[in-house]
Amino acid sequence: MTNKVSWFKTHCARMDHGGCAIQVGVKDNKIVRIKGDPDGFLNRGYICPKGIASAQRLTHPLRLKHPLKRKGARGEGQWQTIPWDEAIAHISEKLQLVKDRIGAKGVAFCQGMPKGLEHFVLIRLANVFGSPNVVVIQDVCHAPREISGLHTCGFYPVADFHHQSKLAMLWASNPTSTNEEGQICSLLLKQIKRGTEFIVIDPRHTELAAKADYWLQIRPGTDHALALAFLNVIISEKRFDEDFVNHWTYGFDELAEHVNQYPPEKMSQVTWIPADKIRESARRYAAARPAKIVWGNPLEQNIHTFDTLRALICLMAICGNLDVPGGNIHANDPRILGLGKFVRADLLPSKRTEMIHAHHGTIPKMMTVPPAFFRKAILSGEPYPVQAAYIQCANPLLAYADSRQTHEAMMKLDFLAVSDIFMTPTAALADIVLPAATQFEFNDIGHYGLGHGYILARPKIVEPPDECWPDIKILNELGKSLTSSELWYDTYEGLLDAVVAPAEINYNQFAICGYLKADDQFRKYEASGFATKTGKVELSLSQADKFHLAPLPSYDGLPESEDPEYPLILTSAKSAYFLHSSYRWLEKLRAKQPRPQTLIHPQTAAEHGIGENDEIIIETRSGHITQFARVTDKVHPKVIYAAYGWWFPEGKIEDLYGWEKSNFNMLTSTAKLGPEFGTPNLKGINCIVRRK
Ligand SMILES: Nc1nc2c(c(=O)[nH]1)N[C@H]1C(S)=C(S)[C@@H](COP(=O)(O)OP(=O)(O)OC[C@H]3O[C@@H](n4cnc5c(=O)[nH]c(N)nc54)[C@H](O)[C@@H]3O)O[C@H]1N2
Ligand SMILES: Nc1nc2c(c(=O)[nH]1)N[C@H]1C(S)=C(S)[C@@H](COP(=O)(O)OP(=O)(O)OC[C@H]3O[C@@H](n4cnc5c(=O)[nH]c(N)nc54)[C@H](O)[C@@H]3O)O[C@H]1N2
Ligand code: SF4
Ligand SMILES: [Mo]
Repeated sequence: MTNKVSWFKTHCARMDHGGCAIQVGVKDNKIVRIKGDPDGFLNRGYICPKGIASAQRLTHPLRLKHPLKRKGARGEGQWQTIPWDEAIAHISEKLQLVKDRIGAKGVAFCQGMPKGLEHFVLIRLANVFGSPNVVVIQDVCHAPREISGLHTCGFYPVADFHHQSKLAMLWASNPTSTNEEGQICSLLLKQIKRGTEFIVIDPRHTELAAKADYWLQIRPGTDHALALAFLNVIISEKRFDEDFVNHWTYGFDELAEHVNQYPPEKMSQVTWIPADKIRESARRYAAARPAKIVWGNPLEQNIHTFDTLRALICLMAICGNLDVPGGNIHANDPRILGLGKFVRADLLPSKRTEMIHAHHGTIPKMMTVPPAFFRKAILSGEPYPVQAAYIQCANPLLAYADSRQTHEAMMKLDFLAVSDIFMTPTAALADIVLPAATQFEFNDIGHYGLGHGYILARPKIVEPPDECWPDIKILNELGKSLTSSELWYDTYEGLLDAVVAPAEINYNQFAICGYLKADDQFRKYEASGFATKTGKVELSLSQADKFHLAPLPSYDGLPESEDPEYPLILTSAKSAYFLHSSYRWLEKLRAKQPRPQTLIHPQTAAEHGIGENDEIIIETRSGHITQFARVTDKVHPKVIYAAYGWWFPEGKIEDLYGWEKSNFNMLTSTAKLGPEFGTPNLKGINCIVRRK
């Protein structure tokens, strides 16, 4: 025991996608202080409230600390503690039973928001076991951006935060709260200070909207209409980059003719944005080079996501902003093990045709099962039954659209194992619950596989409590027990060493250097073309027929057609203080936002007799929930922002912690899905509100 505080460097993680370099003060195996590291190349000293509070996760008295086995009926909340070897043996036996009975594909491996290396170890386990079904919530998070990118220009065009842009267009993105994928807002704010103009396209008057050169208060769910109007203006007024268009695009004439039908005046009626404002901001984007589009997650949360993202990539391309410094770039990977090799894709060559969603005709390159199709397989055996699931880092009862159906599906499974750090409504339905070690408690790698061109070291700083194991270790042990042990490692660190081995270092050396990043290289297409069939940016998709895709992006309506009985439009934004459904049990963060709040315009509140802090009911065709009114003119009178991700860890386990009461996904449905990614409508839903 010593009284001295020792300081360690690492990167913040698992409070969002992670990324900030931080300094961690430790005394007696306990973290006593966390601060931003000025040397961090992603954050330059920045840290957010979640990062500061993150050590509290480790010492929370209610944290899961031992493997648990269900006693009594599913969801009753009765558990017995069991040793790890029994937990591993039991899970292996149950999964093997399903494999013997209906085949390996009857077992699903589920991951929530990618949080660390365990995401890829899970895919590896699925491949080695023989199941093509890795269920990840990518249908509403990143798959649409990444895969639309791959089909259109051969890469995932990420906004370059490391080179100054003349203009940044924040399209459905709120980096001051979300710092998505390590795109930490401090770098963007610095650029703005140095003169980068910026446009914010958001239904809500956010912190950045208040400072923006243009704020376009869009009707939720109509981003495809707006993006097409931008294309219309830029093409009809010949404000595009002619040289780039002539040399590097395919299908420009078709696109030009096609977008004739989307003039700002017409799209203004759909988007509620004045036509002049659309025109002016489109001109600004076209004139300012380089410009980046910081595209956010709501663009992936309605059935038209493919049209929206296709139109945005066309915009980036015709304005000459693809793969240029300060534009939307193709980040180079450092010398590390390729994903395909790490996950042993070679062991399951039939995956593409066998995975559940292949039977629903989703877009090529979509490699994880959309949750709506996963549930359908459990509930109706389409295209074949799924009877067991292993879930890690996820809380599907809150995160998947249509929570009631998720509940039904979980209840129907023959076997469910969940790994988490805390008991959740989903874990409460499991047969086995595993206590995971988390950030600071094990060696981990951040940002692997995210497409931003670097990986971050997250070395172990303190010992995990009691029997908590890192997910990577759990999976490595499960791998040895369930599959051929020679495909796994003596200790989980073998997996980490494998990732960095091509850089001719081991994990410990990597931890000392802190990160690996390739040298910047831009306009790589000049040497090798774009990685598409035509070698160009495919404004019109050359393989559209073959893949059953629309060749050109279109506007064919609202996410839901107007419904006079539900005249208001529902959307949401992520809270700055929580990660999705996580951490409402952390007192420091909960104190910042104790209750689920719904934003409602003063005029609308008055019309409905609703006052500040009143308990209100929000209702859609799919269900209703209660939250508390926050009356504010930051939202449009016709738009309602309900809080998302709410359950009540202070509640009772036998009630599944009040999972239905305020849960946004009680209001969503999977009856209508976008055909490319299986995406449901989470934004732009018809609703009504009333006082409770
Ligand atoms: N209506 C609606 N639905 C949405 C969204 C929306 O905006 N609106 N957003 C969608 C998006 S973008 C995403 S990414 C998903 C997120 O969906 P999820 O990933 O399912 O949600 P989270 O709350 O991030 O994480 C789930 C669990 O991970 C646990 N956890 C944290 N750290 C660890 C760890 O180290 N190990 C283990 N084993 N568990 C850990 C947490 O305790 C938590 O219970 O939700 C999607 N669903
Ligand atoms: N604090 C915190 N940080 C997070 C997360 C979290 O839960 N909490 N989640 C992480 C994850 S997994 C993700 S995917 C990212 C998401 O990161 P972001 O994309 O930045 O997140 P959101 O808050 O969902 O949405 C951004 C903005 O879009 C606006 N918006 C809502 N509906 C619409 C619409 O229909 N059109 C337009 N144009 N705008 C709309 C919202 O008002 C909000 O300001 O954040 C990551 N970081
Ligand atoms: S922005 Fe994200 S990575 Fe940075 S401190 Fe906050 S939670 Fe951690
Ligand atoms: Mo996400």
